[in-house]
Amino acid sequence: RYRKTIIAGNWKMNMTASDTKKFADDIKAIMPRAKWCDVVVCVPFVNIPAALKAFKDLRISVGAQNMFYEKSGAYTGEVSADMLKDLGVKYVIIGHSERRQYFGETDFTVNKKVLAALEAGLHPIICVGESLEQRELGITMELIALQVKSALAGVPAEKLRKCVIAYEPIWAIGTGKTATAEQAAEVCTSIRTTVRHLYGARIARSITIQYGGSMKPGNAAELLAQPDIDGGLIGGASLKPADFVEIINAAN
Ligand code: 3PY
Repeated sequence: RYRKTIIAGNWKMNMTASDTKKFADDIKAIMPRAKWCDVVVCVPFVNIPAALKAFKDLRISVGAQNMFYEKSGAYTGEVSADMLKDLGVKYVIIGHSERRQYFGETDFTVNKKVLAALEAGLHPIICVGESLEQRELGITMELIALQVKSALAGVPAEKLRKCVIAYEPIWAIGTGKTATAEQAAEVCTSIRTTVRHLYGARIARSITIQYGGSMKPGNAAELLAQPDIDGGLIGGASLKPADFVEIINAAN
């Protein structure tokens, strides 16, 4: 392996600070010891301090689910990359399809957020993915290449190693539908090809590409066995310690 396997939970708008502490208490006893993958949990902003405290001795890094690209100023309700970094946050999800769908994020804002996250020293987990209509039109590969290229516009080669790309087909998010391992692998391979065209073979080999979209204990091993799938961004199954650990074990 040239690259890190990263299993990241995306809690979305779930779990209170008290739930976060309970999750940490519950996962403590079953968290695997010798693991080959990095484990991250991306929690709601307000739970970040609780998560940092609760996960400290568990080898679980804390991530955020979003951020704004400006450094500071009159942006009521927003959180900057520096604020996250200063707390001790390591990762930040950028451009999840729910943000694109409900909060007006575009390839353009995703790019600005990626650049701001890197500038602050955070590791962006950049989400890309096609809708069912786009898949049926046969434009998945072109669309994903466009999303990857726009997200990475202006990112210098030496910063690319800090980026994670997550392929999340929109039709597999929260629907219980999962892409087949072949479908997921095909797109993840094409993402690596896009990165190779932009940055060369050595960097393309070293970037972590995750699959996301209803990854769960029942399908994780097969998805993670694909050569270009280096981890997962896990929705619902990351809320349950036993399920999350089963997925971590599948990656080990
Ligand atoms: C899902 O698994 O539904 C996700 O969106 C993970 O980010």
